[in-house]
Amino acid sequence: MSLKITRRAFAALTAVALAMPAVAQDKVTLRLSTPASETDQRSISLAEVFGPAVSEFADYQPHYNASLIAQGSELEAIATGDLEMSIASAQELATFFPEFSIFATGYVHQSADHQVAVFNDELMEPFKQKVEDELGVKLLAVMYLGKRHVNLRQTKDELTVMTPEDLAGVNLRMPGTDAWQFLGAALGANPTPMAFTEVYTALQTGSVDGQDNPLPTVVDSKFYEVTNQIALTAHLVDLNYIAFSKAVWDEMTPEQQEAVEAAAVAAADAAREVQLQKEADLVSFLEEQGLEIYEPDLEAFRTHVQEQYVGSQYAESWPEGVLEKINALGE
Ligand code: KDO
Repeated sequence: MSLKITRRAFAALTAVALAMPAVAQDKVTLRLSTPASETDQRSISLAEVFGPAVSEFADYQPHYNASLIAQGSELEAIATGDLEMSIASAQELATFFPEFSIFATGYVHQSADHQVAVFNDELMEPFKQKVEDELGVKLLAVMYLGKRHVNLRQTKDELTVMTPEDLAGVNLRMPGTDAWQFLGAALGANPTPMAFTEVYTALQTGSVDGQDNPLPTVVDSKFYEVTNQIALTAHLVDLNYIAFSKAVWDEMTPEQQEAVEAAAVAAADAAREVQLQKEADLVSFLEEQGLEIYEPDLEAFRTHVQEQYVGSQYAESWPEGVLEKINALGE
């Protein structure tokens, strides 16, 4: 009797297995969690370039708007095996490894190309190795988010931001980790920690005066609907790393590993091109929406921000000589 049931159960299971597409059975699931929207350029390029490039052996499953994992908890989720991929910031990595704050410091990276040169340089190797060894996360490629600017509810008549002193008392939403808060304070503002997904409502209700993000994000998340001006401070040429589970990586064949890395780099390259173009194009779109966009005294901002980092706990964590190497890779 029991043998009969077992046989029947086995037959039923076999039927189910045969009904599934043959390839799907062996595919590795790659869940990515990001606070970014589906229409953010990084999301688009990962879905259009990365996913298809690995589809023979992997099922890429992106989750947007922090719907799977809260912003800032993704690296921990990868480390504990609850997630396979994320679009990680240097600020998030700095919560585990303070020296990553060097890549999160205002006015250090100069351009999208500079980010790539730094990421591919041997100076980056000890950073990547540490994340891999101690967190179980591989950093596959560097994505360009764009130049972050100060975007406020106040009209320019109410508040013109020319120097850091003009931001005194301004409640500026910054993402929730210490390195981000430090940057907000270094700009001269009063930083308020808040998850990305809450920013639109906070701007709408006036619980913050403003936020900082690149122009494509201001447009994609419709922050322009609830703000009136952008001071082009360009205080951070912002990046994200495509972060990948080392445990999943170790289960892959060398060919699959090569394909995953190449796909990540190709997605990042594609996203960078479009994002740069968007940054160039979106000023006129935002002006048409009624925003006042202008350049403040950049020298005043650069000097002030750099002065705040000198002698800070962050600067003390930077390995000897790395800042000089980063600077040498710039223009
Ligand atoms: C943000 O929270 O302001 C930020 O721009 C920080 C980035 O590191 C990145 O995480 C980004 O949000 C999200 O991907 C949403 O675009």
